Order: sequence, then C-alpha cells, then structure tokens
Amino acid sequence: MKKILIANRGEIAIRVMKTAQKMGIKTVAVFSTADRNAPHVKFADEAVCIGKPPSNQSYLRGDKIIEVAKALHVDAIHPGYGFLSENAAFAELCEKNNIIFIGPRSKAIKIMGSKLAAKEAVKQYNIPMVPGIDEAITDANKAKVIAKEIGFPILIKASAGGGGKGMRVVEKESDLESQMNRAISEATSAFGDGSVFIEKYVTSPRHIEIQVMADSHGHVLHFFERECSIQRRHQKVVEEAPSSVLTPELRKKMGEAAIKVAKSCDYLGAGTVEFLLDEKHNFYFLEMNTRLQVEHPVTELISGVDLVELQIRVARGEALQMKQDDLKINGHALELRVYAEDPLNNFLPSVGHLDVYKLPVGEGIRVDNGFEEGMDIPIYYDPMLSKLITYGKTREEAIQLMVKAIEDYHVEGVQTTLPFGKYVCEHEAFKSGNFDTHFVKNYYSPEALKEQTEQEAKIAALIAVKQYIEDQKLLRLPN
Ligand code: MV4
Repeated sequence: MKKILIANRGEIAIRVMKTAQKMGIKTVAVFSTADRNAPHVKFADEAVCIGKPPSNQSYLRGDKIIEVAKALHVDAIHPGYGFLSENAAFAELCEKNNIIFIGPRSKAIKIMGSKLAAKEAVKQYNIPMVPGIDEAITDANKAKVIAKEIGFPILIKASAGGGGKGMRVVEKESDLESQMNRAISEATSAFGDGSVFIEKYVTSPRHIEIQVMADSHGHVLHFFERECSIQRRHQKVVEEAPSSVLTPELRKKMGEAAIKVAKSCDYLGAGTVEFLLDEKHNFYFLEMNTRLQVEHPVTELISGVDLVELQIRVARGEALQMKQDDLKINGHALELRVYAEDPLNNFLPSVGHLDVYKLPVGEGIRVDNGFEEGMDIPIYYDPMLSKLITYGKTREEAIQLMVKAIEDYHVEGVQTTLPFGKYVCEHEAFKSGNFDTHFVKNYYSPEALKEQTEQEAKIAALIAVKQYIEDQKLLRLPN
C-alpha cells in the first residue's frame, strides 16, 4: 500500500494522514470548495477538489472520489467517520474498482446498519440483550401483549435508526398504539424503512462501548471499554477510558461478548460494540458501529496502540501480531469534544471567524484538531473544532489536566463548548464517577454554568487583590 486517499475532512482526515506518513504511505486529500484552504488539504501530499460545499455534492460523492482515486493510482481509501464510512454501497464500489476500503466488508456494514439484522446475526452467540422482540411489529394489539409481558416502561425503536433517532418511551398501555403509529411513520419518512421493534426501557443506563479490531486471519481482539454516558441529545460530549465502574471480571465478560458480536458478522478492521449497563451492572448489547469512532483516542492512550495503523495493517492483509493477554490498561484518558456551539444558548452552532485560536500544549495533552487561527468555520458541516484529550496515571490526574488544558485553550470569535466541558469536569457527580446517560439533563443548565463562571471570577479577583496588598507591603508602600 503506497498511497491512500482520505475521504473526509477536518481533524479526522489529519489524524489518518499522520499515521499514513509515519508508515511511509503517501496521502491524497479530497475537498469541497468551502475547504480550499483547510488544514487537511495542506497536510496531504496531493489534494483534489471534488465539488461544491454541501456534503451531497462533495464528501458524499462516492463516484467522484473513486474517479480521483483511480486517476491518482490510489491503493486504498480511508473513510474516517461520518460521510461514507458506514455506506455499504461505497465499500462495495471500492471493492469493484480494486481499491481497498479501509474498513469492514460491505456485508458487515449492511448487517450492523439494521438493528434487527444485528440481533438476528448475534442470536446463536449468547450475547445478553435487553428483554424484547427481535422482529418488526406493526400490529398494536400484538405490541400490547408483548409490552405487558416485558413490563412498562418500554421503548419503541426503529430498526434503521441510529443515534437515538426514532426512539419512543412508552410508560403505559393507553399510550402504546398512538406512539407506535408515530414511530412507524417517523421511521418511514426518516429512513425509508418503517420497521420498529420493542424493548424493555432501561431507565438509568450507562453507555459503555468496547473497541474491537479484527484481521482477515480469524483473529479478533478487544481494546477495552470507553465510557460514553456524558451525552446531550444523543451527541457525546465527554468520553473516557477506562470506565470507573467496570471490574476486571465485567470488563473481560463484555470484551468477550464484543468479540463474539464481531465474529457473528465476519468483521474486519476497527469496530465498536455498544452496550447499556444497568444499575445492577447487567450489560446488554445494543448495536455495533462499523467505523473508527470520534472517541478512539482515549483507547489509544490507555492501550498504547495506534488504531489507524492497525486498521491499515489489517486492510492490507496482515495478521494482528499481539494476543489479547498482551493488552493491558495503562493510566486514564478523557476526551472533550470542542464544538463551535454556545452552551449558554441551547448549544446553537456559533459559526464565524476564528479571531484567536491557540491550543494547549504539554505532557498528557493531545489535541486532535482541524482548524487554524484566522479561518472561517464553514456552515455546511459538523461544527466540531477539535477533540481535547488528556492522559494521566489516574482518573483524578486526567480530570485535573483537562481543567488546566481547557483554561489554556484560547478561542475568540466564536462560542465553544469549552466552558461546558470545565463545568462537567468540576461537577461532583462526574468527579465521583457516579453518573448515567441523564447527567447533562439532570445537572446542566446555562444558569448553573453562569453561576460557576461568576464564582470563579470572584475568587480570581479576590486572589489578585490579596496579592496586590502583599506586594505593596513588601515595597512598604501604603495600599
Ligand atoms: C436504550 C435505552 C434504554 N433502554 N434501549 C440511544 C441511542 C441508541 N444507540 C440506543 N439508545 C438507548 N437505547 C433500551 N432498551 C436508552 C438509550 C439511550 C442512550 C443510550 C446510550 C447513550 C445515551 C443514551 C441517551 C438516551 C437513551
């Protein structure tokens, strides 16, 4: 593999290129006219414009990207996350054109893209799943019988849904029929597939996912868990590894379950198996994401591996060299997604010009960044500026480092989620490790953030005054 094309933009395009460079592989960037001067374009060995700013005229144009790849004699395409990364048709198009898709085979993408097909695939593997049904349901009377068996509250999910889209909680029987009809029509219009199913609603779960990697020689390894419960409207905001609630025994069980999920669909490459963990620490398989995830760096820091390097190696047919028992957790890592969004104004996108943009540096600090001072943030794409990642010997150290790194991250021109990240890191529930997926809803409000910011400003002012008085004394001047 001499040359790869990165079918993506922003921080993840740069992240992939860094590893390719390290491995002596040439890189090709593709870009839209909105990204003409973007860092990922400058970073690559070659770069080709593929269209107008909207994604469906550029980063989603699989046909154009293949055309560029063929013209520049590219051996493989890395899709990053989002865009074409979980598009089975694109993976197939690569295969047909003799270009390696750095990711799973299209069959695995297809199976895991459907929650019902995923349940079907893992059926024989003894993977714990939330009580519920494993086929699409349309008859409200049947649904009522099932719901009574499982017990309320129940959750209606769309088979084709993802990231919480098309989910409905039903508390009581009298709401079931109307909620089900709504879920079906919502799923039909959003995904072109009205299949819905029913599960017991786990009321206060943690969201824990396991990183897996599979080669083409039948080896599948897991690289431990990531705790992703701190999310807002299904958008993750803070992730960490390891989770503070997993015991070595539970970690081993979940890791083994994740490996079986990967085996059930003949997986290849990097994947993530999502689980819910209830209050009694029972775990349930939810779904598998068939891509490199945004939050992969926390896993890299605690396991000491370069996941992109492993992706490239297994894509070119190499066997994984390490054994499961060689893998150990070292230290603790946190990641904050830094978005150009205003935490004081309902997280509205705050696009504009980056007048000041200075990143924190130092031991234990990693910033996977896609922006530069002086740039405009395009309105066409996800407003994530970077991922701020900290690594320490202990969880406390990683949290302390995160607070310091947030203070050393200087952005002017747009509002960001940095103050929100600091609020989370300083919150008692977060520090204690005792939280679930309802953390943001339960503990965050703009007022609470303002209150904390004002308190800190007051304390800083008092310290400054005290210092001033001390200095005056030293100089024996009247204050
Ligand atoms: C659930 C659940 C409770 N019970 N399933 C949300 C996204 C999708 N991947 C699955 N999700 C959930 N499924 C049952 N049976 C709660 C959620 C959920 C959630 C899961 C992970 C992270 C954040 C979440 C926020 C709200 C709901």
